[in-house]
Order: sequence, then C-alpha cells, then structure tokens
Amino acid sequence: MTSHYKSSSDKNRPRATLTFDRRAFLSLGAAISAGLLLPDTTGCSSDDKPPTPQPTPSRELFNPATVRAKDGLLDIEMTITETEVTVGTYTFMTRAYTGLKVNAGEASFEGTYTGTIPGPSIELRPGDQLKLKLINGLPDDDSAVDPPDCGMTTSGGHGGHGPGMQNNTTNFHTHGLHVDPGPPGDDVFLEIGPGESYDFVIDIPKDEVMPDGTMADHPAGTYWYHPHFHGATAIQVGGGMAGALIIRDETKDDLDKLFSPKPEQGQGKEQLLVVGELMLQTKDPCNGKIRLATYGEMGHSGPLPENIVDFFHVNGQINPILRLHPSEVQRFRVLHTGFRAPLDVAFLRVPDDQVDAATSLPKPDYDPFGYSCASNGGPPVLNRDALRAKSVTYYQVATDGITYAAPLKMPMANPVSEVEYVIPPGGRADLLVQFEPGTYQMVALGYLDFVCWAPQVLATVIVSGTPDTSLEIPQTLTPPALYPSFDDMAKPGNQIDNNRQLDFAVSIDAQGTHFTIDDRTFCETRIDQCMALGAVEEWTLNNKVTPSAGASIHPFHIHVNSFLVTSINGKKPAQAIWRDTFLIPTGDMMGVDGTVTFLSRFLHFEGKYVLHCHILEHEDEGMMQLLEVKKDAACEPSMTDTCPMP
Ligand SMILES: [Cu+2]
Repeated sequence: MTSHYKSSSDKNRPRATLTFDRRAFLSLGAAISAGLLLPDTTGCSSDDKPPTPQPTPSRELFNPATVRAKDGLLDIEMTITETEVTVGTYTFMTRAYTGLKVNAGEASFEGTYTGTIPGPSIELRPGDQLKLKLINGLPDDDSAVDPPDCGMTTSGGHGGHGPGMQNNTTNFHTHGLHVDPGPPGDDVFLEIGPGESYDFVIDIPKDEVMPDGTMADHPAGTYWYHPHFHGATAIQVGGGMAGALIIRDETKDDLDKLFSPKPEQGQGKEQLLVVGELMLQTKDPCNGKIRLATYGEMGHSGPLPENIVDFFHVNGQINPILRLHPSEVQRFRVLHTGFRAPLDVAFLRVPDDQVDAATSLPKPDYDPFGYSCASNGGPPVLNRDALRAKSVTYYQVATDGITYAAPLKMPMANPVSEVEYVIPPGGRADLLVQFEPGTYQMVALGYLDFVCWAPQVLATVIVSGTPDTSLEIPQTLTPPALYPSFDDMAKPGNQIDNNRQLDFAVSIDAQGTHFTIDDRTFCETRIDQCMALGAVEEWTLNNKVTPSAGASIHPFHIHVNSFLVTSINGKKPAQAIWRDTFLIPTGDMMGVDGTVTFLSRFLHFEGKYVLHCHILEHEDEGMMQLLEVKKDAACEPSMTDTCPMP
C-alpha cells in the first residue's frame, strides 16, 4: 500500500496541500534543518541553536469589549476597516472590526470603540434579537493588507490566505448557532462589498418544538462569529476578524448559574480566552515589513518557509497572565478561532525552583518543552503524549457550546483517538480549573510536527493568596434540551431516516491541487445534499488517502445543526459528545482512510446552507458543499459534476 504515497523525492511539492505522507516526513529532516527558521514565539529554532525560551509573560489578560442585549434586543453597528495591530512583538496591517456603535443594548465600554483583534464579544439570551448593521469600510483595491507582489516566486503572489480575488468583500456567520440560515440572518451567500453595508437580523430561538413534543431553547454556551465569504474566508479570519458570541441563560444553564464574568456571592469567575492563529511573513521581500502571509508562503506540506511564523495568541496577546486563588474554581471559555492548526491543550506546572520568587513568573530561561523543530538535524521529535500526561487535572464541561451531563476529567483517560480531545480550528471547549498554589502554563502542545506547529505557551496562570473554597467542581450538569441523546431509539426523533457518506480528499494533477468532497469542489448553484426538515440522519465522513497527495487533516463543520459523534475509525468514542466542528481522523500510513460517523437531526430551519472543511484555505479552495433542508420532500441533489451557471 505504500505506493499510495507520494514519493519522498518529489521536488514539486504541492503548493496548497496541508497534507503529509510519512515516507516524505521521515526524509524531511535535512529540509527542515536547511529551511526552517522560526522566531521565539513558536518555540522553534534553527538547527544548532538551543530551543528558544517561550516569551516572557508580561500583561494581565485583556478582555475584549462586550455588548449585550437589553429587554430582548441588541441593536449594534460594526465597521470593518484596515488597521495596524500589534500582537506581541509583531506590528502589521490587517482587516478588523474597528468600529462599534450600540443603538440598543448594553456595553462594557463608554465613548468611542477602537477595535482590535479579536472583535467585540456579543452576548445574547434565548429569545433575544440581534440587529447588526455591518459596514464594510475596506478599500476597493490597493489594499495595504495585501501589498502588490514585488516579484516573489511563490505562487499565489500577495493574494492573501486564499485564492479569492475579492479579499475585501465580506459577510457574517454565527458559528455554532441554531438559527435561520436565510437572509437577513446567518446567510453565508451574502456579498457585502467595499463601501456597502447590510442589516442583519438574527433571532435566538426560544421554545422550539422538539420531535417528542417537548420544548427547547437555544443552548447557552460558547460560540463565535466570523466572515464567511467564499474565497476570502481564510485571509479575513486569519487576519483576526473573529469574536466571541456568548449565549447566556442563568435560569436554565448550570454553568451560567455557577459562573459569571462578574461573579456574585456563591459564583465563580469565568474567563474568555479567544485563541487566534496568526501566520505572518516577518520580512516582506519588497520592504522588509511584517505582514500577513500569503497563500503561496504558507508551507502547505513540509516545514514553513523562511521568515514565516504561525502562532496562537489569546485575546490579541501572547502569553497573558491569569490569576487564581488556591482551590478557586474558574470557568475558561476557550474558543479556537484559528484557521488552520489544531489546538492540543494542557496545563503544566512550572517546577518551584524555576519560578521567580519576586514575580511568581517562570524564570526567563525556563522552557517547558525542550523542543526544537530541527533538533539534531533529524525530524522534529516531541512526545506530546508524555507532556499531556504531565498536565494537572482539569475538567471539560462543554464542547462547541453544548454542556455535558457531567464534567469530563482531563487529560482524557481512554481516548480512542486524539481527535477526541484536540480542539479543531473553529471548535470550542469550556473548562473548569482548580489548582494548588503555584505557577502553571496553559500550553498548546502543537500538532503534526512536519510543519512545525510547535508547542507554545498560551497563558501563564499564577495561583496564590488565600484559598477560596466557596465552590467545588460540580458532579453533574444539565445538558441542553435541543440536543437530547439517542439512547432510546423508540422515542420520536431518534429513528434514523437516512444514511449518507461523504468523501473528503486532496488530489494533485497537472491542473493543480484539488480540495474535494465527493470528487467535486464547491458550486454555489449546485445542491449537493438534500434533507427533509426534521429528518434524523447518520453520516459517515471519510478522509481519503490519495495516491497523489497522501493523507490530510480536515476539520468538518456544518452550519445550523450540531451532530453527535458515534464512531471514530470504527470505534465508539470514550464519551458521546455533540459538536459542530470535528477533526476527521487522518488516514494512516498503510493507506487506510480515516472515518467518523455521527447522528444529526435537521430541525426547525429550512433553507440553504453549507458544510465545509474548517481549515479555511481548504474551504476557500472548494472543500465545501451546499445543502438544502426542505419541509415536505427532500430536494433533488444535482448529479452533475460541473457548476451550472445561475
Ligand atoms: Cu481540509
């Protein structure tokens, strides 16, 4: 079966595949040593240098501005402009939500809002209405974010993260929300060009009828918003256009009863951690400046090209400081708004002799990983499992906004696959933490080492002062009524009406690299999947290993309705978890495809929406499908492979 893999001597590496094949991987050491130079923030260093220490934590965690509904309404205006931002030591131009005006509702700030990345947090309750005027203040062309090409040889020029020609056209997606996918709501087919605006109206469901006749509200939880204009999604989201969207329900949701950003007596504190991913060119060949990396510079297989860095930030900061009292229980809402790299979280205690007694911070030269992307000239080696096993205990209580029935002890004891605990780009995890006195590092352990998605310290947690024992980790929680389990198959809404199977694949031929679902790329006028409203379906997703491109990773995301993962590579997961984004396991080195099976109900909303890969370059390249939900009879999916013109 090894013939299914691309030859390691292939000099024409794909320009746009985030793929790996292990034979090539094993021979990559020399290339890595020769070509890789990453800065301090990623923890990578070039071959003979010792690992660079993680950047010194310097600032307390910054909280994005928050707006929330009042008396059932939040009426806001948000403006997108080009702006210069500074993240850590990097200052660069990007597109961002820089203007915010509140016409009705409440805000955590007064006066003029000057935006940053991430965008402001939006808080709503079931039954609330969001009115949003989105104003596109980006220029027509001559963008300062994507400067003109000055003779670079990499394909893609300065076209940004994606292949799109309209990097300054945008729209608005509410990731994970169970809301109407049509206009004027969560409609990803809208085009808001430079100088244009659009008035969105999004109603958060309350008292929706379930198949068994019971009622359900929109689940309280951690969601997010971002642009979704096909072809420009990666460049816009990757540049920092993303923000938290919190649905709160203190009457029904146990976590919202127990935790608050401003806790009252008997409550614990919640922290919002919007994890963003930046891929930057640190030395533009034209002018030496720092800017967003272009599509051609991304290093889609093999190590990242020279001067390209890819790293996480938290609320626009690198390695911010969080403080807890001993025994204090806090809720961390972790949103992965990155566009590419999976997030593998752990909390590592800093040895006491490595802590500066005066500041409680790790000593400047302390390195928790001892890792270099190019150590000893061979392939990078990082024992992520060993590092994860060193994590102190914490509890995961919700995935993708959906609260569990009971806290899940982490690191996970018996996962059937790492996709069970890794947070894919687009995914969220709500964590409860409770620590003994000491200093800890919340880390991302990196991912497939071949592109040097290196381990990184996300935040430093200092636990000191008088103990706070007012709260314990709860034993049980109440999951939301919208996503009941499938335990009793006789119950209405639990019988499977239909099965379907989708193949995700990357292939390379003379025409280029193709990111396909069922051998086709996205077409806005071709319906690929048709579902009847209320149908219960079982889907199997295959992550194909292809002869030309090997194996890839693809985080699957579907709009409007979440899904319950029931099988990973044929094995029942350790815990049944509802999600809206899930890493389809990568095929293995024997050429066996990765598979995931899930159950979903297509409830409450008719209309056209999409499913896609949440590596946003892959989506922009066409790894997306159009689906339609109709009331009485399912529509007819188009059988043609071509994209019929409207
Ligand atoms: Cu993909």
